Amino acid sequence: MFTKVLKFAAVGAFSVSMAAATVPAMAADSSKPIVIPTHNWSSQVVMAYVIGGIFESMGNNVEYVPADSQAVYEAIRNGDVTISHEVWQSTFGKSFYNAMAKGGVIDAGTHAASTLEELGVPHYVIEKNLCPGLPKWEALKECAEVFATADSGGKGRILEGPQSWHGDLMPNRIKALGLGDKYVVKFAGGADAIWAELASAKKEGRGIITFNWTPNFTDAEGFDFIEFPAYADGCRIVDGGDGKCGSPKGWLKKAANYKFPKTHPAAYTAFTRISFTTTQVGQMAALVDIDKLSHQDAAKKWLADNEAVWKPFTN
Ligand code: TMO
Repeated sequence: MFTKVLKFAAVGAFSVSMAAATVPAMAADSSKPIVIPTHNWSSQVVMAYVIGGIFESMGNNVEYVPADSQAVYEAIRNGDVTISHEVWQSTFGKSFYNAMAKGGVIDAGTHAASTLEELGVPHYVIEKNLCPGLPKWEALKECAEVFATADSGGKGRILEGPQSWHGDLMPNRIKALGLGDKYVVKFAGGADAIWAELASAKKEGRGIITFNWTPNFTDAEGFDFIEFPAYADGCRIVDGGDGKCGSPKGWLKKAANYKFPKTHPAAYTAFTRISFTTTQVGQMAALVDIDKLSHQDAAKKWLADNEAVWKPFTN
């Protein structure tokens, strides 16, 4: 009996290794759609269609859903959404790890690009010395009037992104640093409102402070992020700190529902290998925000121009 079992095992092992030598042992991906979220900044939407296009090239079905960029991690956890391909550390790290801690979200790797999501000024503000001492944050104490606008009540205006991105992070920080009497934070309705304000300020040669991030299309022209006191875990008010800190020089991760590796092993494997650089993420944004392509056309163009970048992710 003992020898029989051993013999059977030996024969089994032999035939498995023969099969492996000829046909790779791969499970087929489910035909169920991979659900990819779209949010409200350009690189994220273009990259959604880029990654969807990569999955489709492998024979997968995909579906796109507009989603809130904070609530999406709970949607990934419960399986309504399959992946997130731009998890920015500063803005979404907390929601990502909160959902992971509840069970159901996995870390599917990190892009090559590192990130910064921070207040800053276009480069001409530094060049023309409109606020001496910038980009050090202390310089802001002396030049609120340089950044005043018609609706800012004589204070300097800081144009923040939509409140859905990171709530009261910036108003809290400005208050914590003692700048609350001199500056007012206004939330933009959308990213396009930030780009429109940057364009009109540039035309007028006027001082402006906005929220911005890298990688982005603005990297090409030059945008100077303000140097706030260094970030440390726990420094923010929502994390129990005093709020007197800037944003982290952060990572850009990918997240997935925990069942994705099992339902779509080939797509999941490719997804873990997908890694975009600062230049590549910036290009995806620029195709929309500078070249004015639709998100879908931008993705098509990016995929056509960059087969050598993404094809290897699928092998
Ligand atoms: C999440 N964002 C890149 C807009 O800061």
